Amino acid sequence: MPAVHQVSKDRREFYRRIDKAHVAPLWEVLHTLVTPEPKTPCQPVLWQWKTMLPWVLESGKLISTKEAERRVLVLENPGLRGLSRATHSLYAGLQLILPGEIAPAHRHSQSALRLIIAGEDAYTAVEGERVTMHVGDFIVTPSWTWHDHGNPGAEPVIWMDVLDLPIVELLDAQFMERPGVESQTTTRSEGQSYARYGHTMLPIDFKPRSKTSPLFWYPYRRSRDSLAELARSEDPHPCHGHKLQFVNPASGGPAIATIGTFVQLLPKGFRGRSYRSTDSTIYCVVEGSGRVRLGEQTIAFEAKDIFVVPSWMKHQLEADADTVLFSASDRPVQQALDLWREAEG
Ligand code: 1HN
Repeated sequence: MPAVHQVSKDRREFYRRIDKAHVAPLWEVLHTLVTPEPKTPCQPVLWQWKTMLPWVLESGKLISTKEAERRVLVLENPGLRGLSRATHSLYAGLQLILPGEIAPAHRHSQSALRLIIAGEDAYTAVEGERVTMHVGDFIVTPSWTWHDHGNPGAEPVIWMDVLDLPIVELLDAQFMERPGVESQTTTRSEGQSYARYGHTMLPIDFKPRSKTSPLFWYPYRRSRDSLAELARSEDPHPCHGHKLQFVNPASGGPAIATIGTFVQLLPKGFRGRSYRSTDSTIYCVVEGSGRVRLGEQTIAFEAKDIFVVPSWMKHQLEADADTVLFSASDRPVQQALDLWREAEG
């Protein structure tokens, strides 16, 4: 048996030789590649509205939507700085559109959602149809659909964007196009998608264009009413309170093929039991206040704050007032690949 130092010298020399040909020994990295449990770089983080709002408004003085294309402050996870990621698989940002501004049309392979946080009367147009957005509304922009935004109203409008950028980047499947005109011509009057797909019915000749929902506006008043009715009629789930998932009404699948979207009501005084799942999740507090306990760490949140719970981290949700949380994660991707796990306790 050669001496230990001789073995390590021989190995190092071997690694040097094979390295020149772009070859490496697995046994040096196996245990970091295959771990007993998820080992995410994503960290718990809170972006408080009271901190973000002045910065978002300041960005409105520094650059126009025309110059920026999209005037957004990116929410970067502290464990993933410089990568434009809120979690390892999802991008999130706060977008501002001032009265009179237009964010020009474009389309890309990435799917997007908007969750309206502040201000009334801005619109988004998807494939020639506008929808006027209200606080709490959830808007879907499917992959490869033309979309632009505008604010004909009198106040600044701010929303959270979530996109599947890191997922599309992982797969190197991204395309992007600009039409060369500022905003798309409106080809349908407002409310067409909602009339066809928003009432548990479908047009008689409906043929799906994609896996993503043909309904692109999920108004908050409807989801809020549903949550209120659940709260009147059933006990809350011990971990989630009253929780619903947004679906594509034509398939029953997720509203967006790559991004799971949820809304939950935590009744006043709710003290959730411990829960974890493999989908790192971005939460936006639509109403109320409370906290999420993650082991030693406690994140106290208020209305309009955004926070992240990383993959497989045990956490408990608590509410001081009736609290509504919107959330987004990569759950549909994990489920499609038979990877998703959850555990209570
Ligand atoms: C995008 O298209 C929008 O359309 C917002 O509002 C944020 C971030 C990265 C790439 C594309 C939008 C985006 C984006």
